[in-house]
Amino acid sequence: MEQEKEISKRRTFGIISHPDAGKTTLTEKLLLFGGAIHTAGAVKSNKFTKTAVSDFMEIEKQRGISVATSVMGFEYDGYSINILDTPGHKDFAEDTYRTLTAVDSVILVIDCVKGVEEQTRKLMGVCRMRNTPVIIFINKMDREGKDPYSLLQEIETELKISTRPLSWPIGIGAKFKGVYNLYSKQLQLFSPNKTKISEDVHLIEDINDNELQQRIGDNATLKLRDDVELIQMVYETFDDELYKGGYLAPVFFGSAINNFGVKELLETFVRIAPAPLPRMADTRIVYPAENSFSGFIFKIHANLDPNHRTRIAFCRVVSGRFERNKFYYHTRLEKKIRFTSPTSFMANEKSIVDEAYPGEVIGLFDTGNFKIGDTLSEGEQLQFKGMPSFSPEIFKELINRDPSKSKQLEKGVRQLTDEGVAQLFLKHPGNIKIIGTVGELQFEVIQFRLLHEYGASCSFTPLNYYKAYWVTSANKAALDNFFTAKRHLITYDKEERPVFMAESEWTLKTMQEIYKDIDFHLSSEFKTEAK
Ligand SMILES: Nc1nc2c(ncn2[C@@H]2O[C@H](COP(=O)(O)OP(=O)(O)OP(=O)(O)O)[C@@H](O)[C@H]2O)c(=O)[nH]1
Ligand SMILES: [Mg+2]
Repeated sequence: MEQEKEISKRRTFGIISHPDAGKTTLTEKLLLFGGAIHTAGAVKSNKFTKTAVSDFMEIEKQRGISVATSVMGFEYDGYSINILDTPGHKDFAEDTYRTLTAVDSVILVIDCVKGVEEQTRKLMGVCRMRNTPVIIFINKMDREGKDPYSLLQEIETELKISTRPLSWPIGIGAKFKGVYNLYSKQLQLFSPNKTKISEDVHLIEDINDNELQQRIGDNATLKLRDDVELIQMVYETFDDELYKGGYLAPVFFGSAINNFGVKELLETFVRIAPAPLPRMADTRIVYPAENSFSGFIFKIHANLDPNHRTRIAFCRVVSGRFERNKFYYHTRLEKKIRFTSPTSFMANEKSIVDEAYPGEVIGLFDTGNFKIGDTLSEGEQLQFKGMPSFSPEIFKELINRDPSKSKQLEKGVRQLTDEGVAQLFLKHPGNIKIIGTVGELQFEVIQFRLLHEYGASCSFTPLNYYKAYWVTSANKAALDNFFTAKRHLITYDKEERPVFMAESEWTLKTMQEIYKDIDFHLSSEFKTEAK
């Protein structure tokens, strides 16, 4: 069947890691191998040119870090691949966690010098919760890193996942000579090349062949033969099912910046990574091969294209076939909407698509209908589950620095907080704007984007709140009483729901004891929580 054929050739995955391990570089190189781009520079220099593919937001170019997930599609060997390059920094982890709901597997990048780092552990924890299949790419082998055996050991103990090397490095750092593909038994010799694909692949049918010595020298040959023998003794043959269940991670070695080991990764990836998987909704499991279209919004981004001030909602297609110009049912708003120009992604370059299949990520122009987590269907009352919600931990008052741009500021703050970059709380009287985030860097992003995308300048004054609690009660009098007594600590979210700003854990405990009829919720999602 057409639908099944389309599904089976799709692969949608996220690239995750601790900051700086090389996700964006690897993404770029995968696109290079996929023929989606023709040359790639080092990420740093590339970030200043128009060819910057993944880190295209102005702030990302300037700082050299990714602050938001970007989505890119390309074709390789008959497969239709969607990569979601996530930001590594913990201050943007909300974006990464949401992205993980939209992928079917991940590639986890580890810097061979640093090994397993803080965010590596956290992200792996999220993958383990969902049994997401993980492939590990050990990057930066051109640098003097840790010994490959100890890296594997570290991964197994720290990330609590079994590993199975599918490629093996010959040397490391200055002595790095290449990788031996344990699967196809091919030897790829290393010649540093940052922009083009190296063709220097040698097929060595038998590892005991003398040709190996000629190519890599006596010492490296002996070491490789020992290593391969040991690996075959220690590790069982690679088990596809264990990988798909999230128990076993195949491991590749390479150097993304030098295009090295990337092809092995890509070739094996398309073969073993899962095709689009079913998703859990509130009422049932939804399967990709079903006839009716369904999908959910996992990300919203305003001003993706600086020339067109538009807002895009990123929709992961779960089932059926999405068609342009057809009316779909927005299950939260209970209304039908149609999309005249849905787009597919090549980073910030978008092209209009007429149809989309499960696994695909499409961009829908949004005029304010969507919130993260919203579901679209062909009429069925569905709500996809598992979208994480976050409670802010850092609060600052937003100060307008240019009164002539108040309108722009107002609009900018609303749009950026709609994206889920941060949360907005309003305090009356005086329309005081309080921004709540989980990380300091988000304030920088907001300030930068307000200025560059809306022309509004602002600054922030730190506030001493501990956490924000949405308050509800069946007892209206008790609620009114509470609001009157705690007036100075009550704010309202964008939907005018009252929120209590607790100054400490102790304040909250005291409030809970005094105001027994009032419920305190750590997230605005308490309605869906209760369902
Ligand atoms: N030596 C060496 N450097 C590399 C390699 N791959 C990437 N880098 C460098 O590592 C730095 C970080 O690379 P990025 O690709 O931006 O890392 P990232 O994981 O996307 O970082 P965030 O998105 O900010 O978390 C850049 O300076 C790259 O040039 C490699 O194979 N070898
Ligand atoms: Mg990056």
